[in-house]
Amino acid sequence: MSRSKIIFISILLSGSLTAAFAISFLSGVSVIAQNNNAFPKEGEKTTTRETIVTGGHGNGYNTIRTTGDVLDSINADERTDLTIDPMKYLREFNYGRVSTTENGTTLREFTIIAQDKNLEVSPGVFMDAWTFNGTIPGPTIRATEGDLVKIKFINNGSKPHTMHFHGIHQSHMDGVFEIIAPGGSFTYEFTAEPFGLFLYHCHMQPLEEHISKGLYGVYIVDPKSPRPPADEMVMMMNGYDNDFDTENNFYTVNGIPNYYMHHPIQIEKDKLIRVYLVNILEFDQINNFHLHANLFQLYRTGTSLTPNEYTDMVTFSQGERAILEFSYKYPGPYMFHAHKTEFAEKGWTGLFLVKEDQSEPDVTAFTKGEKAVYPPEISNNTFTTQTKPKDSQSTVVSYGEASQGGS
Ligand SMILES: [Cu+2]
Repeated sequence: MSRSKIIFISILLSGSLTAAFAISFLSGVSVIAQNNNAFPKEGEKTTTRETIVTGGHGNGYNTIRTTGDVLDSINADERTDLTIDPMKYLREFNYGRVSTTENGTTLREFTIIAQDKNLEVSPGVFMDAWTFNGTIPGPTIRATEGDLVKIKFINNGSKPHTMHFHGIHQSHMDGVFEIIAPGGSFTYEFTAEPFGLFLYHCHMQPLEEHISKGLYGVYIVDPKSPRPPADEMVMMMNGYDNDFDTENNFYTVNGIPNYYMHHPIQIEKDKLIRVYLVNILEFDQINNFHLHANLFQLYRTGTSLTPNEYTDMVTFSQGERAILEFSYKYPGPYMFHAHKTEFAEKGWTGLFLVKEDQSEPDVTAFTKGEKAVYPPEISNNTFTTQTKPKDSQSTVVSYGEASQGGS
């Protein structure tokens, strides 16, 4: 790189760092002002409409205010119009529009559209999100090592955005310096390398705002000789800061707090399960994953076919990820959750339901027992499951009393 180029990039970097610092300082001031407004003196009656300040971008952006309380998402079972659908997301891999180039390389083309969207991130709790393709997390993009990947990125949002992919590629495909303004578009093009588990996210500043509002997704590069067949799934660990105090109110895996507690992930006994686990959680220093009654092989960053560790929990900082492989020896429901208990209790908890074999009926939802509270470890209520009704009559399968005891 020439000296003038280095100087230019240094100026660019120091300029943006100064800007980021100034913005974060200013937004800090705004938040303090907002808090003063939100808590009037005793006896004082407030009739003025509150101005909600979102991050560093000032006001004028409609926001539904919440108490910040963590709600029981048990009523989610009635919902049919979820725009965040953790069950669909779980096993949905997008391979793009596939063709072959003149030199025989596989070309995979994707279209990703950034858009503002008011999303129900937990039942009754709405958030003005910034999304890739209308949901959180964005679609899982999957290719094989050596493929040519083209991503047509269209910014239909109200803010400038980019797509920054992890992996090996050229500087101008890194989604950092080429800012895509509202209404603009850009085509990212790179070879999928190396094989492993990656992520993509917007890289506009302030980063913590562009990430915490939902602009991220998983990017998988398969090795040329594929991994052994398995029941594969993606788990993206995230959180939501609904009251803009730069602390998360909800923690989730795949977008909705406690979703898999009410919609357990159905797996089969003795079948190899492969989880692509990514942490994008903003504001908190760490996040983690703990698997109950089992251990898993851990492949950090998925860049090797030899596991690094055989364990029952793993801790990540933001952006870290790993592939987990395991199978269950015994049927029944098993929890998985953050072993940071605060996160677990604010929504980052789920269930695997291990079935004897495929002939066992699918479970669509766990029903509330008489004194039911979740999770079963705490509530000790009878663990009942309802089968997907083939006709109006649904079968109830009972797993008996859930055992006491924690993680
Ligand atoms: Cu952005």
